[in-house]
Amino acid sequence: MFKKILIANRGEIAVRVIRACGELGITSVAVYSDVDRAALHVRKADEAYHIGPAPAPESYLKIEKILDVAKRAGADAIHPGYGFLSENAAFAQACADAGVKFIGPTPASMGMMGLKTCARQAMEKAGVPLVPGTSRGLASFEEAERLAAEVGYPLMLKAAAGGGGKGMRLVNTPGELKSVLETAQSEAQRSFGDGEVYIEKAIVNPRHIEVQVVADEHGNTLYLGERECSIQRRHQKVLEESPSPVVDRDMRRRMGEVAVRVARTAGYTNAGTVEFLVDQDKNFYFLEMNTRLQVEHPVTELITGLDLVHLQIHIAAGEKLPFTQEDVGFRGHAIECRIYAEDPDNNYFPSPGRITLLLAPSGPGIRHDSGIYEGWTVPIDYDPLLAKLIGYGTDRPQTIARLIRALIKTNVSLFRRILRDPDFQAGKLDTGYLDRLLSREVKLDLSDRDGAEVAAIAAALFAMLDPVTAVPNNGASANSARAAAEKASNWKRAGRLEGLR
Ligand code: MV4
Repeated sequence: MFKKILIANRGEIAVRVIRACGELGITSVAVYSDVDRAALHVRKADEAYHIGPAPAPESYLKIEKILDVAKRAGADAIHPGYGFLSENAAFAQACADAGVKFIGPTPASMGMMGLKTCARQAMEKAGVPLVPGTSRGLASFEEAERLAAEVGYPLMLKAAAGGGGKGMRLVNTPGELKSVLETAQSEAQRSFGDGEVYIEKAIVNPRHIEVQVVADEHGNTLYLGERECSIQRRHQKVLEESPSPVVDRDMRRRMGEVAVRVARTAGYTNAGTVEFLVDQDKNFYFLEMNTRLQVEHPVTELITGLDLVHLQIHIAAGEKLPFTQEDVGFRGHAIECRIYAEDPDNNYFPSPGRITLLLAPSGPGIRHDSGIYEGWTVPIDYDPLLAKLIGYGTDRPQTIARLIRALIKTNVSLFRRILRDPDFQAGKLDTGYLDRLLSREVKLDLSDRDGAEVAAIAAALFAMLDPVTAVPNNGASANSARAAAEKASNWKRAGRLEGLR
């Protein structure tokens, strides 16, 4: 077993891996940028090394710097977390060259999955169900026109080097094909340095369901059930759950067996995720494979009772999986809510800054994976994910009730809205779900008497609660408005507020 693991990441996932190291008696090594000197992962690790300025390309993405720390600290392995270098085949290769074990798949499997056309060709040969389409880049407009007619409209143009929704374009009619193809190709060239684009038939209102797999280095590959990930905003997942409300025991086995076939075809080792699109008739199609531990892995841990990070470390150390497919059971229901430093009531504007008050949710069936603490200042330089609130229960209604209870103490209005929504509770969801929910805005009609009255009451309350910003200052400076507001006695204000109850 490894003695020392370097965690090439930050935030909640670095904390998650550091905890696993502690549980396994392994020394953990954190790395941090200028703005992360006081971050939670640095506090929790056994050792910590500075790796550069805030911008990720100068710190968390700098391969030589991270390998230099690994050497100086004497780490025998590196856990990449998710994001940053986690799916970078060159980094995995550089680790191998430096004699440090990369906790993840081989550079070859990562490379195959990184190129979508390459993955489609291999999976097609292996008999994996794919969304109908082409598995080669389009050579010319004439070829595209001919293949598009075969596949049928509406269709998707996807960048071979893309993924996760990047470099994807919908084409509704043959008339649009030429211009959308040109845009897609030049965009792919600009974003990925590779202009290759291929065609897939567009699945209307699909669900996004993924299957967790684990594979050891001795040829054992198992599936650990699915995660329903349809609730997304701009290709960013917001809430995930396991099991999926539409997957029954038979479908789970069929999807699991296909996922295992995908992993075997790629020569895959360690933990990975096979993504599927599921159409309205519950047909499922392989989409892509994520060659990393995913943000939403806790929902799988909660329903299988397995610790995926422990498994990753044991597998990377060359051990055999200590159980078989028949030993894997699925029990209960788990839902994850991602807590982002962004304001859902203000167009999801990023909202970094100092955390002045933190009420950590707890109680039965609640798991809170967090990368923050009270008093810390959230930097603006990275992904806004602060923490994950994961609920667990015997069934879906109990899990929903526990999350509503845990979220009431905080202020995360979006999840309250999703969890209370009758469609969500009935499991009626697809990838258009969140946009529809959000467009159903509760609007105040000022032309009706009740609406006007509610608006007047709200304005009065607002002025009472925050006189500095609410009172128009008629051209006076912000400072004099503040001074005027502060002159009023706090006792008087408190008394009036009590009167408003
Ligand atoms: C599609 C699709 C419809 N048809 N492919 C978006 C993320 C990337 N992994 C694949 N995506 C899609 N691919 C075909 N052939 C619709 C989407 C899609 C989507 C998928 C999952 C979750 C949310 C989504 C939102 C918009 C589009």
